[in-house]
Amino acid sequence: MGTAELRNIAKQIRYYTTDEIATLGVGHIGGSLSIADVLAVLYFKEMNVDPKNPNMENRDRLVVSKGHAGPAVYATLALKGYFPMEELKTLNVEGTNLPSHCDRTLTPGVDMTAGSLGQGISAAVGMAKACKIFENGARVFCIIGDGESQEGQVWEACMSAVQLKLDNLVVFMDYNKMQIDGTTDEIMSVENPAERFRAFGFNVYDIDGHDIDAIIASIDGAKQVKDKPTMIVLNTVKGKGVSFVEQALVDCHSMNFTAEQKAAALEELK
Ligand SMILES: Cc1ncc(C[n+]2csc(CCOP(=O)(O)OP(=O)(O)O)c2C)c(N)n1
Ligand SMILES: [Mg+2]
Repeated sequence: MGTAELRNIAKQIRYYTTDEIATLGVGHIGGSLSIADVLAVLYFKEMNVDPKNPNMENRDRLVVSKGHAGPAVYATLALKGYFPMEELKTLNVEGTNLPSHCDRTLTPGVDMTAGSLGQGISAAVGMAKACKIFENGARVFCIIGDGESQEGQVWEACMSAVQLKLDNLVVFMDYNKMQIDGTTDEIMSVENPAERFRAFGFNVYDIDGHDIDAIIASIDGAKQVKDKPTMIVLNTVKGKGVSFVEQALVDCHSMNFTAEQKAAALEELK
């Protein structure tokens, strides 16, 4: 799939993510919209997956460690054909298969349960090691938050990934510079993450996280590197694509939507 088509997929992911959250009336919109572009590239270009066979043994895996971005993952999986688009209307309602945070026991295509920040990347390291042991050729992708990276467990997992020479692991940091209560710089800075991860021994790219071509080029770069895990720092905008969500800044972490706001947001994403 080419860049223009992937851009269109990212736009659709943003549209349906916003529709899910605004239909429910509340949800983690900011950190969902910031990862739409990487999700488009992963599911519609890079990952060896089969929506008809979600548990295919040698599939590539994705761990969305910042599990509160579930709505964006669900929009992507539905567009890919894992389940009917209609199901998106059930986000976080009683009995749903689409809870606010990702749950691998409920949603076809979700590879890891997440929500307690810091843990997903450890699971991704374990999965990548297992794929090496089984020599199944699968790759493991993981998306972590910048606020999430204040958890010590993230750095312990990174040390393990380097020690274990996991060149089948690609981690993306959604560097949107915001968390719940403020900017990451105000709360506990992870400034210059590229240098930090390079110092830990990762192969690192530092890119515009909304640039489809740059995301593809970095993943291609990772394929050429032997014996080192890759970290792709995605410089992103929290709430990307809906102007009043972007402008809400830290308040866009979890937002309430009125019917008027829903209509305005969807109009902008058409
Ligand atoms: C261990 C843990 N502590 C606190 C929370 C509550 N929490 C949910 S999202 C969030 C902010 C995360 O910020 P970031 O990783 O930057 O996410 P993003 O900006 O991508 O939404 C927090 C503190 C949690 N889910 N898990
Ligand atoms: Mg953040």
